[in-house]
Amino acid sequence: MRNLVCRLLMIAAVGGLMAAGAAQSAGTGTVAGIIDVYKTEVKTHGAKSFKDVVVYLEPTAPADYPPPVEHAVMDQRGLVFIPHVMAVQRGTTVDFLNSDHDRHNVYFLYDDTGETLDIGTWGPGQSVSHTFEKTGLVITLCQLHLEMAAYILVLEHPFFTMAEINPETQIAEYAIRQVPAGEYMLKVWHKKLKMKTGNVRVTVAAGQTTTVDVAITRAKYAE
Ligand SMILES: [Cu+2]
Repeated sequence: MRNLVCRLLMIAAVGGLMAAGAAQSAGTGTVAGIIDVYKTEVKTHGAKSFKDVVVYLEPTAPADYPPPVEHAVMDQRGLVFIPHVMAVQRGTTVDFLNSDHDRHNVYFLYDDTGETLDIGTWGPGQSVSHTFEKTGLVITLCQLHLEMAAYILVLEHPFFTMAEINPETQIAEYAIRQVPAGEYMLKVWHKKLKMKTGNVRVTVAAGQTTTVDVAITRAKYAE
């Protein structure tokens, strides 16, 4: 009888430890830093330097994360796609709005295959939704206004953000939050600029912020 109680207590203790371990591995951390733009050897923190930079993490081990239920929104307003650059997780539905008095069209040019897809032409106040099922860069265009263009980066995982300017320091910053603890590759996407030193391996620890400052430059100056 005493043995049985002992064993039950042990099982309870081990169970408790396992629960604590699971809670810890389910914990999340943050990866954050500043963005520096190098023009040849010159480094700038200027207000333009952060524009349209996507910073994202790719897990080094296979990992499945369900796509968000909420839709993302891309507007057409004043003959401009807003935002100009957008990152979404694969499986995300994007609502394409028309806030102009003109008709607009939306068609996609898939950067990796060169394939195109026209999702239609619609009038003021209307919208059409599209779910992005493939990863990669999708150049988004309007057949009716050839000057209109936007970039949608479809990523496998939800760990991405757009760099933003800190109004106090005027320095571009990013922060990717709620990242499960583990190993990741930090990557950057910009229309013209690349990471100066290539992708960076990052360790995320639960409850902590890992600081990784990012330097980007024109492709020909990247290492
Ligand atoms: Cu248009």
